[in-house]
Amino acid sequence: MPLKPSTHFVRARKTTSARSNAGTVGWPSTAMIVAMRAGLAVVVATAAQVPPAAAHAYLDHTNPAVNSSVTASPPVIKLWFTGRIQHAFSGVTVTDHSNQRVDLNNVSFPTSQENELDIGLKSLPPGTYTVHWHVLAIDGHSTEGSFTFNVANPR
Ligand SMILES: [Cu+2]
Repeated sequence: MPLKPSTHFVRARKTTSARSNAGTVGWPSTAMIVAMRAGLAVVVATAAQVPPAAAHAYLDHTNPAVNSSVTASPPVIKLWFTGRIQHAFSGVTVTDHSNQRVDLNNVSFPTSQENELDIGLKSLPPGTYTVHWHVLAIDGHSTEGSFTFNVANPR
């Protein structure tokens, strides 16, 4: 199940007012008709610029998993998204409890998976780590978010 990002730059647009008003106006003036036509034209133009929501890229799953606890420092963390992403405008960082980078700043993109980002990690002592991600979907919409995972003492 896709995880909702903390922010999403896409804003839903109101597209129903022009149509719902059209049926209830008894004596539309020329000005109102012009306004309604202008409103409809704006609605059509707006709709043409807004791709289906399914094209947005949300975080789908990761390894190590979101909110998981592992008993050994993972050499890499892998993130998969719900859609194809533009790698040049997508990235990941990983920080520790004092907000210091613990990733190797080497985001890679497996060529066979256009929805995956990988990044190497330093050797992590036990603790909680935060993964910050931002991606640009192929539909031109940015999404970003963060999650944590825990490295526990070996048992
Ligand atoms: Cu989108």
